[in-house]
Amino acid sequence: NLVIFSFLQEGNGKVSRVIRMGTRKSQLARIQTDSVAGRLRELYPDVHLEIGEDILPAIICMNSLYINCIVFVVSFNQMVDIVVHSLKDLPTSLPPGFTIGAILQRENPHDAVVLHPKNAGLTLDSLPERSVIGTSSLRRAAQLKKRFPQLEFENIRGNLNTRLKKLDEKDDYAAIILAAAGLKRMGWESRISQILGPEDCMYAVGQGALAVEVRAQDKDILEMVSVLHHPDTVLQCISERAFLRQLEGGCSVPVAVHTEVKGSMLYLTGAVYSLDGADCLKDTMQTVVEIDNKVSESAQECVHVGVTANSVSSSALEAAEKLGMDLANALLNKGAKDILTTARKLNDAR
Ligand code: DPM
Repeated sequence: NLVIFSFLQEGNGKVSRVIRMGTRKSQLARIQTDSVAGRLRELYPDVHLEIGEDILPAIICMNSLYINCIVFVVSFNQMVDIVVHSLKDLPTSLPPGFTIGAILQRENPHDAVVLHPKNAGLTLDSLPERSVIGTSSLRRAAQLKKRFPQLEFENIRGNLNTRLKKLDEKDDYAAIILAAAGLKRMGWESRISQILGPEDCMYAVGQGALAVEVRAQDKDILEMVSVLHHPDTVLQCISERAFLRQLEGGCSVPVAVHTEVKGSMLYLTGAVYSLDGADCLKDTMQTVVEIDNKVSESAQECVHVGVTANSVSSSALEAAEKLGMDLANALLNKGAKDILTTARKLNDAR
């Protein structure tokens, strides 16, 4: 477990650590990394923050739909200290040695409809029958097939730029479904024609939140990024991730959630679906998340579904994690395993 630190000597002789952030060539990854870098530079004007672009992809999700880059090795054996991800692309257990050191305030977590320009003014309800909607998300397709049986759903691949181009420049899709958060970060909010509420389509675990990944042993960096934690978002996302982990769902199963914090209550709704949405198990549970200012002392006990949140009340974190597990167990008792196993098999066979 080799860790290389770089230091910089300033004119006044002061030596300070150089902190390296890694990103990928995608525009969304760059925007997300820059926004976190901006926050860190504001908070720590004295640190030397560098951003490098060529991280090696480490984890490639089962269906190779999303590439999550978690390796901290960049070319020439340099190391990066911080990587920013969309939380929803991070597995519920990270490779050993890594942790999520911050979860930032969630953007709008819902999915959005982006229409082909020729359909301006329409909605999923008013589009002509048999209109083709583009999405590669099993979660979105399952829920929307059930809710809008008059529409058809087809895969659409590629990054956000590619997808919008495919939508606008061809006649293959009447509309596509994308996360509102990604569209907003890209500056494409004006393309959102409809936000899908939980009655139409619940969101993915962690959707809309940014996660800052760091080395679990790197105390300095952990402390530095921990001020970025948004406590309510942390509690919501820990309950969602615990739900997904307990279901043994990965990034490619039809699992959806909805969470809310109201006062000291945390509400979690979770559901699993068959591929066509016909079978669905869904339930809501809640817990008290007391902010008791008791923060965890040992580093070990304060990791929850991959997240280190020393600055958040440990009893609240534990309650959030338990809520996710309890809800998953309730659905497992009603047969969620069968629904997910069948969905996975059918999807793999396609
Ligand atoms: C994951 C899914 C998708 C992404 C599956 C899902 C959508 C894939 C698709 C796990 N990751 O949501 O059910 O539509 O074919 C992704 C996006 C963002 C992060 C883009 C999007 C930006 C939003 C965010 C892809 N990952 O979902 O439109 O930060 O949450």
